[in-house]
Amino acid sequence: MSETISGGHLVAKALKAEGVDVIYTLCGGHIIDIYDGCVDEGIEVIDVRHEQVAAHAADGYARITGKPGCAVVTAGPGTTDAVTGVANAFRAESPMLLIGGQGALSQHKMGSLQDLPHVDMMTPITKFAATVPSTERVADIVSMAFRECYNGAPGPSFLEIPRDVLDAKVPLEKARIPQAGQYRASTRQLGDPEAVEQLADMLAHAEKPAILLGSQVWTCRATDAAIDFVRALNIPAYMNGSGRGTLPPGDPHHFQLSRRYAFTEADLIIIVGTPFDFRMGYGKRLSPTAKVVQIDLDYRTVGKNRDIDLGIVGDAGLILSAAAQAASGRIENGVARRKAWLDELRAVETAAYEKRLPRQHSDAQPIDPYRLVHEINEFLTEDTIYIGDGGDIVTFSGQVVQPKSPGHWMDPGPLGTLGVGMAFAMAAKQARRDKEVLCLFGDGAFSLTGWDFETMVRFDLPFIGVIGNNSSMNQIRYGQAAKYGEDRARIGNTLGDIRYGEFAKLLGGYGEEVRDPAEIRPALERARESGKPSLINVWVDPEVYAPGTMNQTMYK
Ligand SMILES: Cc1ncc(C[n+]2csc(CCOP(=O)(O)OP(=O)(O)O)c2C)c(N)n1
Ligand SMILES: [Mg+2]
Repeated sequence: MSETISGGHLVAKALKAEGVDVIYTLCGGHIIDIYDGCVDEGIEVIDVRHEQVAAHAADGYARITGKPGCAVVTAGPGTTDAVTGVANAFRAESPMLLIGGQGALSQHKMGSLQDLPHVDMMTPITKFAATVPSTERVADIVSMAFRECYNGAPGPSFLEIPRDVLDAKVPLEKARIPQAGQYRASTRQLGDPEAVEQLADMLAHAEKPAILLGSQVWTCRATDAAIDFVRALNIPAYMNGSGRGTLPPGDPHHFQLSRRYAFTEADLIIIVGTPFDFRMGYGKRLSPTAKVVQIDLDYRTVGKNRDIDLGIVGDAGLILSAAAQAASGRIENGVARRKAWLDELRAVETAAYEKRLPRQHSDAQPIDPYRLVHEINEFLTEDTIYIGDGGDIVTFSGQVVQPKSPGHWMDPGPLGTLGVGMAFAMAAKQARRDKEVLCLFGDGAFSLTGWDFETMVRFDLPFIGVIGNNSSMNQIRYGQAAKYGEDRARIGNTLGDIRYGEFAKLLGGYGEEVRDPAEIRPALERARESGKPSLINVWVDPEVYAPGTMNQTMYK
């Protein structure tokens, strides 16, 4: 008799071929054969408390490792619970595969347990969504889903595997099992060479250029190319999303607080790997007279919402390197001439920083959120991966916290999903045990997925959790107060005064309550030394809002 193999074991083989070494999951009878396959292939199974966390963790794993992440959830509610994580990965351009269970094909549309039209639900928020129709095709279709994740800008794929397809055994020789490194090609593209030449020409003529290094700089692992580019051409660099940390704070080309000024005064603005979405004011906040160049992995993003002078579709690193090389020799003493422009921006930057500094040093009680994020920023090392998960408190941190290394900043991305923090911390620590992980939560955000603190304890994944606790969903409360008046401002946004430090202890972690600003730093140190998953619950002033919240910038 020939050797046989089941669908779940074929899933595990396909994951192994892709280099995936962990799946995030919450169990269900429809999917257990995948676990059995993972045991054989040496793939770790991390079981979480909510499928949203499994999907966010797969997204986070992809961001940290550069490999696709994988979450496995059961049919019906398991899959619907994971929708938010897939949606977040979709907007954040994060390559992950969600595998959902499904009722047996033999019971198709008969009303089987947990049956839902998963593929229809997932199609608009994935790059590829399909049912696996036969056991022989399981590994083949998993490899297909991975290929699709890398079509243009990356993103998620979804597969549902009916229970009888997953459990059935087929002769090994009948199954198509793609081999590692042999079923998909690199999708890195150089961009149109003529457009790169044009960019070089624009760079040669620009007097006041500025560049924005967006998330795709990290996605493309283009850090070195971006650094070489800004140094060779002497261009001030701003960073957003996962692009933060491309240059370390203190670098002469690292700018942050003068962005609006720079984009108003510049004569050439190069936008790399970030769309003209709400975070960019849909492109409206760029000088109307500046030449605008947009580089992106996705042709659909280039020129969307705002006209551009030049668009280049392709890999950020390859394009920046090619443009720098093409421009070298053409600029002559132009690079030195830009010194005045950099000095001008540095003066704006320094003034903005100094204006805010007293707030960052505030001794006020309740604690000024600026003080909390300042303490966190001072506490971060080159090896700390920083994660933000919350509303107003995270808006404060976006202004003040500067990751010290590339790939060390994680935020949900343009979906703005609360609840990513615990999952990102899980994936980051699991994939990079050598790194320290610090996550700043709003108390509202924390409560969405906070039970997975227990998973961090169970899998011994130490991290430093900080809660900016204002007993409110403050970012929303501000808008309500402004629109409906103070007497109606507390509807639907008020949380209890929860001692989350105690919650951490209850679940086997380290916890503290902090009400005195002078105690923030020592508490962070103790959390670091504890070697445990921790929660430092910092009671911040609920009456203080971030400027971005007060301007309601996100809705403009
Ligand atoms: C899953 C999800 N639900 C709701 C929202 C809307 N929302 C944005 S900010 C915010 C308040 C968050 O409160 P918290 O995390 O405590 O941060 P704070 O604003 O109080 O600092 C809410 C509910 C969202 N972005 N994501
Ligand atoms: Mg809050």
